[in-house]
Amino acid sequence: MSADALLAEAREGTDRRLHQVADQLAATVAAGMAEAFSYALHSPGKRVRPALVLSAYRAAGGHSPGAAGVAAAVEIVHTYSLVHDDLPCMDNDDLRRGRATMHRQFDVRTATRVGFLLVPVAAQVLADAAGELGLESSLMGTMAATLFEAGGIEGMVGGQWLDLEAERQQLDLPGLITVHRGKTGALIQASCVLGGLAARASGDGLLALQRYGADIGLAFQIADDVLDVIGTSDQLGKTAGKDEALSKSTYPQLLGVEGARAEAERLARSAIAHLERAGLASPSLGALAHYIVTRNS
Ligand code: GRG
Repeated sequence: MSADALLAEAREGTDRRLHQVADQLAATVAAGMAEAFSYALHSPGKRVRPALVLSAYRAAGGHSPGAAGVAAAVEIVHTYSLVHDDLPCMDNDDLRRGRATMHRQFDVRTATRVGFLLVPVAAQVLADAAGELGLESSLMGTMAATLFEAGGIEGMVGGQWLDLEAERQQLDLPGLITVHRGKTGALIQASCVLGGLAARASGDGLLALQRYGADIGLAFQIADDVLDVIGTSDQLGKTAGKDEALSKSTYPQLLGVEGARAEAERLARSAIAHLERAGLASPSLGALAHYIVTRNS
């Protein structure tokens, strides 16, 4: 399957779950909050992380539709991170996924609350998916730890924290890699590991998915740095040129646009080689690795 077809399939399965979640929340929260949840969850992102969960799941031998629930849980954590990333106290942005950011569409109080509330919602969606897949509680615990450690101080929050502290400072390459692996790479890596765990992968197979995820996770943020320089806001659906405006250290700044692209492509090749070495060659994961470093939005 092509990357476009994989993303379209991931969108269909994930969005069905996200819409169910939005409907359930609408029945339990006040009307204004329900509208805000719906805005967050009916949001037109690319669904790269769900596509990785599903492709890793199948590469590891899984074949149940219940994996879409695992993909939805990851996408909900990602959605919370975008809502909070755009807040005035962080990147202070007006545009996300081609629409007004949450706090512009509603207000900062609403965006802050919706973001926080999405975290336990993601935990519930993951637990429901593990139940649907018939996974035993110890495996469900490992999956929860995988997702929320990736979202925590050792991963996304920690990376974002360092990223905010590093504004207007020049990071060297090792420092930048630490930020990128935490802020962006950790959740992408967790997507691959979660797909494997949902299919009961272990040992070399799971390690290969973890290494594949680490390489494409870093490559994803390098490609993001490049697009921030060469893309337009219309094309990206978010404000282009933000890194320079916030004086952030980036790959193009350290290696040039061509050097950054070459490094992202090297990482994509390395990611695929990890799978091949473990006998887990997957055309879908290969197509997604290629897409991640050649995408234009
Ligand atoms: C409390 C310090 C602290 C942090 C809270 C806000 C936050 C947690 C983390 C920010 C993480 C973040 C937004 C990293 C950027 C990752 C990234 C490149 C996002 C864009 O992903 P795409 O291109 O977006 O897949 P779509 O919209 O297609 O889903």
